[in-house]
Formats: sequence, C-alpha cells, structure tokens
Amino acid sequence: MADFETQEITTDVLILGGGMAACGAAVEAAYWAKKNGLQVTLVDKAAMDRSGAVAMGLSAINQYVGLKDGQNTVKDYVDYVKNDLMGIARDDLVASIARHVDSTVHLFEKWGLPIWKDEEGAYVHEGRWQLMINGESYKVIVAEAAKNAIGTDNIYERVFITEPLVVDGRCVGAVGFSVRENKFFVFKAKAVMTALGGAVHVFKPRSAGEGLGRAWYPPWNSGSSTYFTLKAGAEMTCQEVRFIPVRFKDAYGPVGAWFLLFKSRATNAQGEAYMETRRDELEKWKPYGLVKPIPANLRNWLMMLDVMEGKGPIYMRTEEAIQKIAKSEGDEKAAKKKLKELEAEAWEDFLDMTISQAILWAATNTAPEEKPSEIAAAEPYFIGSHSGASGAWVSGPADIAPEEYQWGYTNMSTIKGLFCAGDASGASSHKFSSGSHAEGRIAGKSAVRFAVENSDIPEVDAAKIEEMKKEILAPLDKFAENKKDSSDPDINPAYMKPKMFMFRLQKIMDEYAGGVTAQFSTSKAQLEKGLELLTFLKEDSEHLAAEDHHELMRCWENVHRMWQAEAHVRTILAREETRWPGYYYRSDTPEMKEDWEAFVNCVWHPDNAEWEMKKVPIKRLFE
Ligand code: SFD
Ligand code: AMP
Repeated sequence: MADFETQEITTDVLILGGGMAACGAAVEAAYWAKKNGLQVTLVDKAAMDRSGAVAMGLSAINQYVGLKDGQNTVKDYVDYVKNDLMGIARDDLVASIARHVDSTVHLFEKWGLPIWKDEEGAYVHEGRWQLMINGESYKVIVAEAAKNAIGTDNIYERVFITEPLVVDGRCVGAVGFSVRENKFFVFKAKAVMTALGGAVHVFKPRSAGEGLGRAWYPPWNSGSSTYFTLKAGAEMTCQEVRFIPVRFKDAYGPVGAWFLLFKSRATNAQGEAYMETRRDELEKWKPYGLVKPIPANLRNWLMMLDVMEGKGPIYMRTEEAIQKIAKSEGDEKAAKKKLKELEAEAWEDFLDMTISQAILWAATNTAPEEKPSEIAAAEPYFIGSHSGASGAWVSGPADIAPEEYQWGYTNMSTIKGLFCAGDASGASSHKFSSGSHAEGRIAGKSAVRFAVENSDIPEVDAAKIEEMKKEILAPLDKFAENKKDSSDPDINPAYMKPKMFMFRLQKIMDEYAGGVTAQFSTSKAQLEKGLELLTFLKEDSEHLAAEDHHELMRCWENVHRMWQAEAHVRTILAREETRWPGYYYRSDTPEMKEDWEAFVNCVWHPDNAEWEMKKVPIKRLFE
C-alpha cells in the first residue's frame, strides 16, 4: 500500500467544505461553540479564499428579500421558489432561509463587500430579489470572516474528503487525504456538517478537448455532497432536478443582468422573440406556465423549441438593449454618457464572475453595444442552491415545519449527527450564495446544539478505518504495480486513468440521460440502458489508477460523480411524467401529471447496497 501517514483529528463540530454554506456555518457555529466550550474544525479540498462556486467572484447577490423595508414577505419568496420549481419545493426550508437571508447580506456588507447603492443610499436591484455587487473578491471576504471565527489552526485546506464515518446509524466523522502530502486524515466529531457543493462534468459538456474544463459550474465541485450523504445512508430528495442554465455561448457568461437589469430580449436568427412567439405553449404547463416570472425551465423550453425547429442561433440582443436605455436619457450628450456607463457595466458583469466571457468578447471583436451575442442552454448540473433542487432530505425548523418534515435538529439529514446546507440540502432552491450562507448559519447552530446534547462519540472500528485507507489509496498502488507494462502511462490493460473514466461516464449520461447530444430528452428505455452501462462502469471503477496525489483526487472525484449520476438516473426513472421540460424531457411521458406533484426521494441502504425510491407528499406552509 502507498506509504501515507495517518493523522487523526478529534473535534466537536466538523464542517466539510469551505464554500458559502460552510463559511456561514463556521461563523455561526464558532459563536455558539465558544459559549459551550466546543471546538469547530473545517476541511476544504482547496484554499478557502477561492474555493467553490464563488471562486471567480460574482456580480450579484441573488437572494435578498428586503423584509425590514417591507419590500417583500417571506411568503412572496416561498411562492416565487415554488412556482419556479413547478410546485416542487419544501416551503418550510425556503421560508426559514428567506427569513434569515437579509441578515447574512448585511454581514457581507459589514465585512467589506461593495454592494451597489443608488443616490439615496438604497441597494441597486438587478431584479426583485437580486442585488448588484462589485463581487470579484466576494469569496475572499466571506472566507476571511469564517477563518477569523474558527481560527486557522482549525482549518485543513487541500484535504479531499472521501468517505463518511458512520457507527450504528450516526455520522461520527469523515476520512480523506491530502492532495499535496502523503497524509491520510481521519476526522472524528460529535456533529458533522456537509457542504461539499454540487456537481459538474457528470454530463458531457458542450466544450470538447479545446476547452476541456470550461463549464458554467466550477470543475472542482464533483458531487461529493451527494456521495457523502448517500454513502452515509441518508435519504435524498429531488435528485432528478438538475439545472440547465442558459448562458452566453462557449464561455458561459451570466444572463441575469441582461434580462433583468438591462431588460434585454433574446431572439432567434430571424429576429423573433421566442418568449412572445411561443407564449401559447405555456398553457400546456399551467398552473406554473402562467405565473410570473415564467419558471426558468419553461423559459429554456421555449428557446429549445426554436432551436429544435432549426431557428438558431439564439441571440441576446445586447446592442438593442443598450441603445434603448441610452436613448431614453433624452438629449444626445446624456445618451452618450449613459452608453459609456452601460458598456462599463456590461464588461464588469463578466469580469466580476466569468472572466473568460470577457476574454471571448475581446477575442471575437464583440462590442456589446454594437453586436448581439449568442446564448445557449448549457449541459446539466447539480446545484440545489440555484435553480436545481437536488440534495439531502433534511429536518425542517421546529416552529414552522409540518410534523412529517421534522425529526429533531434543523437541517439534520435522516442520519443522526449529519447536517447539510447549501447544495448539500435539497428541495430548497434559489438560495444562491447568500441563502446558502444563511442556511449554513442555521445548520451550524443546530449542529452545535446536537454536539452539546450528544457529547459522546461512538468508537469507530480501527480495522474498518484501515480497510477504508487501503481502498482509498488503491489507485496509487494500481498505477505503481502496472505502469511498467505499457510505454504510455495513460494507456494500460490493467487500469483506467480518471480522465478516461470521466469521459465514459459523461458519454453514458449525455446519450442516455438527456444531455446536450440528446437535446435534453430521455425515456424509460434509454434510462434503463444507461443504468446498465453505469453498472459496468461501477464495476470498472475498481481499476482506477493514479500517478500522483492530484490524480488520486481525480479518481475519487469521478467515483463521486458516478454516484450522483446513478441517483439522478434512478430518480428520473421513478418520476413518470415531464415536469421541467427545459431541464429534461421524458419522451415516453411527455406531460406534467397532477398526481406527480410530489417529491421523489431515494435512499441507498449501506447494509444491503439496495436503492429504495419513495414518493413523498408535498405539505404546503402557505396556500
Ligand atoms: O447568477 C470539498 N451562484 C450565484 N449566486 C448568487 O448569489 N449570485 C450570482 O451571481 C450567482 N451566479 C453563479 C452562482 C454559481 C455559479 C457556479 C456561477 C454563477 C458560475 C450560486 C452560488 O455560487 C451557490 O449557490 C453557492 O456557492 C452554494 O454554496 P455551497 O457552499 O453549497 O457550495 P460552494 O460554494 O460551491 O462550496 C463547496 C465547497 O466544497 C469544497 N469541496 N472539500 C473537501 N472535500 C471534497 N470532496 C470537496 N468537494 C467540494 C469546495 O472546495 C468548496 O469549498 S449566477 O451567474 O448564476
Ligand atoms: P442568472 O444570471 O441566469 O443566474 O440569473 C440571475 C438571477 O436572475 C437568478 O435569480 C435567475 O433566476 C434570475 N433570472 C435570470 N433571467 C431571468 C428572467 N428572464 N426572468 C426572471 N428572472 C430571471
């Protein structure tokens, strides 16, 4: 076995991940832990300053409710989320985040995040719920507060969390390895919170070799939240609810500022606006087709119908939008000044969060005030905190959650001691960066309470840990033992490198589970075939090989992705309808059905390795 020293760390509250939810959890847990004399430890596979989805920065805070100013109510936000997800949302979780999110945004501002203000000092809104920010350093600011709260001695960076530690149905820690040194880590804790983000590269991206790694979602989030919670035996929800963002084509620049702030239209190559010409289609998806704003998946769908009829490319009419706003300024001088201002804002929107889109504009001589830009539906991602909903099924807040949705500690999964937030918790979409941080705070506080009330840590069998270590390091051994048998280290009859493994996973998902190549369409027969191929892939995962620490991480990232893929395929299969046509379309069950207005949950049982699918009724908080 590869020679890795084992380092054991025992703590009270263990936070896994260093993204938005984890940073929120760190700040809040530190406060309550101090009062109770407890220790909080955080583990991130990367460097917290730039880890997770917010690494490049963001140009907007997408969830701000404005409760104090009476701008909106909690119910308004719950309605918005429920409608956008075609009825599939946990009102209790969404409400709980909505009632706390403003305070998180105020903390961000206090910590130094520049939020745009108008002349009267009020926040500048991008849309009803979104605030404009100068957010290139957003993550650095949020991470700094988290580090200050728990202290850098309690933070482990560049440690890849691989597996949960579970004893008698209680999660008591996690194991992982350093991506730089020969170290295997065993973390033991009274309470564990997972916030390991969502997943990308489960599906084949639009980019081929030329831009491999370029995707909307950051390539380093690889389904670890789903894997960790599934493997612990936790019940999962909404695993079918992937997110397909429409983005500026090829560099994935955001569209929100264009649609909401600049009030831009999108048109097909003939200049027709699909949101108007295809309006009748929305009737088919009522009641949700008729709500405002039109749900994200239906906006996608209307565009896809144009594409399928050969009416593409689809364009964001940036030139039209900019000229229209500038002209509305009145005289020519004011219009010119406004034009300059808008140009700067347009570039900054990309420079703050998707620099590659600004580079692509420069490379293709695109001046947004003169020329429209192509937009397209991206490949599917798993990001329950955005417009998707996949994640663990967690206990709701005691004061508002229906009885069926609560079993003790808020944000605890169905596994005792295992808490989830951000992309790791499901059925509470549209929390985005701010709501994920707020949910992290809620879960962090709850985890401290659990640690106080459950102060023992059941012993983990040392032999079991040794077995896990052997299995986790096996790809290094596989490579070392067999490399001499071929001249090219990437090609060998005895093993498979993680990149090849990932390509195989992506091909299966793309072709059978409704990826870009299949125009987001799938069916029972396709899914069953895909599942069969996934079974072979799972068998072959034993032959993964790693040349170094970095590839060892790539091996496990892809195993995590494979489990995310399986949960997804099984759940689409279980839901016998099409509910989100612009996310995926089941060609054999093409309509939305009233009796499927329910959650589809799944559990992988660790004792017998069997999957269980469940249809769970939706309990509304507000009618
Ligand atoms: O508009 C391991 N999001 C946006 N939110 C906004 O509020 N405004 C925007 O402008 C947003 N835009 C946006 C957004 C996301 C993306 C990808 C893009 C653009 C391109 C959404 C938010 O970013 C998102 O909701 C939150 O970040 C979710 O928070 P969280 O904590 O659930 O996930 P994370 O921040 O990605 O952090 C994950 C952490 O886990 C670590 N990690 N650590 C150890 N072991 C492992 N095995 C691990 N696997 C992962 C990561 O390193 C990271 O620390 S807009 O354009 O859509
Ligand atoms: P995006 O850049 O697409 O992630 O959008 C940022 C925010 O604006 C998210 O909250 C989206 O749901 C929302 N949004 C984007 N486009 C539209 C639209 N056309 N109508 C309503 N909301 C939108």
